[in-house]
Amino acid sequence: MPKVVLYHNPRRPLEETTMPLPLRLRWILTVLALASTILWPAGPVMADRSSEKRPPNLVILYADDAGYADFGFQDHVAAEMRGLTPHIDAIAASGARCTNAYMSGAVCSPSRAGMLTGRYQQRFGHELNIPPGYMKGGMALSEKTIADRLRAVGYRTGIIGKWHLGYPPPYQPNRRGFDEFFGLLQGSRPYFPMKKVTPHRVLQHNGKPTPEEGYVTDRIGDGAVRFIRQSARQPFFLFVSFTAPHGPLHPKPEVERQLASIENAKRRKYAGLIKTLDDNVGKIMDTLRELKLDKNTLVVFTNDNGGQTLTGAVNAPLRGRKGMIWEGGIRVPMAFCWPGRIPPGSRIDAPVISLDFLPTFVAAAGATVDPAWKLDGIDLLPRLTGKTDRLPERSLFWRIHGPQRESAVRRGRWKLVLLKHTPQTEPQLYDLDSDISETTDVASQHPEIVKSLRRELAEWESELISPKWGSPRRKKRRADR
Ligand SMILES: [Ca+2]
Repeated sequence: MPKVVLYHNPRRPLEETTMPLPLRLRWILTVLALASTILWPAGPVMADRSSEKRPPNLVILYADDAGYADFGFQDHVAAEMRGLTPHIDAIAASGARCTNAYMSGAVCSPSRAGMLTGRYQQRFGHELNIPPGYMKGGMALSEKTIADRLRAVGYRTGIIGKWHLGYPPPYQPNRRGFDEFFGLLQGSRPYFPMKKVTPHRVLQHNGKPTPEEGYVTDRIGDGAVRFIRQSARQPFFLFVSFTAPHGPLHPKPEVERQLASIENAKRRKYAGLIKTLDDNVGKIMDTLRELKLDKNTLVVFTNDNGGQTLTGAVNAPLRGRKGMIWEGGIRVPMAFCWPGRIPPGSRIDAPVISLDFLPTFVAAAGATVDPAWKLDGIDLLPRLTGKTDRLPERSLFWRIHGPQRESAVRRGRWKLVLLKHTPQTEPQLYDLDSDISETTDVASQHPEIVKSLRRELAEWESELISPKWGSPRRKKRRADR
């Protein structure tokens, strides 16, 4: 009797069966017919009935440098941003919003390296931003990405938008687990067509440059829609990596005119970038609904690092901005939706971090995390779906060994911060439950907590390696690129 592995259903282990000889021929014909529809899809397709049983699609919608107060679903939304982000707010309303959500980095490239690998990026030297045009390397080739992990269990994988994890070919998306790459290798670019475009800033499709035309945020939204339409028959992982609202402040003129009531020009232009970002999130969510994929798709919206207040973002009530170890540098808006699985209107106050995406997505796909991967995050699904009302208590860590030499650890309500640190540096302690703005250092009142957190932080730092690029002198100049 032949043992046959049937279609991989994520909610059950791989099914094995045996079958009598007369059924073999019919089974082989069925497999051939299925294979032909997968290999030669007839253009855009609607999900068929089997979509309800197949593994969920997994989507990350990623903003760039957005402020903590700049989305309608946030507790502390800035007045002028109310009503400006209805599509992003709808993701939060229909699912779960995380009120203590973090990135593992405070600037673009390290943050992406942590999120995509599920490991603290300082473990492999990806501690500082990759300088523009840096050709000696990129995200360590020893590391596997979410795309690698999901492709291994049958997913079609795509990144649409900004990469910023390495320029030489072995470091580019198509060699890091992504079947499809439509976007730019560099960390930012103008939103309108460039007269003289560079290879790292042009929007390329799997290595081929595309014509300079259209508005970049729309092109990224359109690329995401195209990817979804082409993937409707098989489970997919889609990373939509918008450049908005990262500078330059080039909103569409017609959108900026709609926002004329915002008097400050920088803030108005920044709000224009956010508005078009939201329009494109709406386009993507509409496409999922149109193709009847929405109920079988887990979507997370978040932002890659703390808001860049120098280009119009507002992080209130958080202290600091992009590039800093204060909450304003690392704490981000975050919301998940998965209709029928995540209860609408959920709110998760326990700390979560982008390192959790990989184990969460692998679990959603019905696969298992191998301890040999040495991941730093946890599977959030039991909490997201309401099977449990708490997450395991754990510590989260940050380190920026650029010119700042800053480190921090958060456990529960407490955050310990070390600035310019040496073994003699006095740590600062903040109670984030009562002091979200990190205004009052309470280290002297809690010496035991300080001692314990400092020991944990030192142990974690002992596992890290030195930054692979970015000298302290250059870092300051390049941090915002
Ligand atoms: Ca960024």
